Amino acid sequence: LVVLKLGGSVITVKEEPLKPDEATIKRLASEVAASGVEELVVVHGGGSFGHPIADRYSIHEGFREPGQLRGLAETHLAMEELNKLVVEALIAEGVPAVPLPPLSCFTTRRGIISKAFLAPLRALLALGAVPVLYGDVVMDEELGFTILSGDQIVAHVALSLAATRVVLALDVDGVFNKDPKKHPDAVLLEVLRPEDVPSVEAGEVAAVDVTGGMARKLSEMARVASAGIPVFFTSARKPGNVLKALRGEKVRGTLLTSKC
Ligand code: IP8
Repeated sequence: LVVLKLGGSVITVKEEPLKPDEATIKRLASEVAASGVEELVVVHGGGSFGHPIADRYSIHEGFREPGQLRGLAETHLAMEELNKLVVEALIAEGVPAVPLPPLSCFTTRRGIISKAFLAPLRALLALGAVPVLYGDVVMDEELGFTILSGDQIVAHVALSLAATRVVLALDVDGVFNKDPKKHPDAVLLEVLRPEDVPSVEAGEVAAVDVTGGMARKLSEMARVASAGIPVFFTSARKPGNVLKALRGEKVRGTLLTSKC
């Protein structure tokens, strides 16, 4: 089983709310199809569909007043729309992709997954279908509601189903020794151990990133790697990277693993 995360900043145009990057979605769908991976779960991020609306209504901070319910509904709807574009592109390439809305199968407690109903996901996989999940609004046992990141879903699914590996398709080459956006001399870390993750300078969280950016992503993925599941970070901006990473072939990026 391979779990693939398509970063929200790759499949949407970051600066423009609700603008998908349709050419990239189509190309990534064709790379998924060509990879020939038989057991695959796809999870995608929110990008300019999920984050700006969630931020406007402070959905990630939980329920404070009834006016936020409109934001809850709009955030979920926007994510469903993005999910539809991803699923349609995969189906067009011959991948039997099926949407699985996280709002309906996960709950959280203070933002951490507390309950997960994975029976539909397991059944889809058993039949050879490709479940497609995404960062979403979820009901939270203490906060009322919150945002569940695609990264936490990736970690939960990979750990629960004992995935063979995880591939994270990003808008940067991988994990650097310091923030590459601030330091032009930043060096790509080709191999990283989970115990080294706390010392990585992950960079600032973007203004409209409600789920914590690279630092949060790294801590989620460190949990996965610590369980013996290798995690590979690569840039989805470069054609062919995701195809190769899905096949387990060598490509520029960062391998986060406890086996080195
Ligand atoms: O982009 C967040 O998912 P992520 C999704 O994977 C929303 O962190 C709704 C903001």
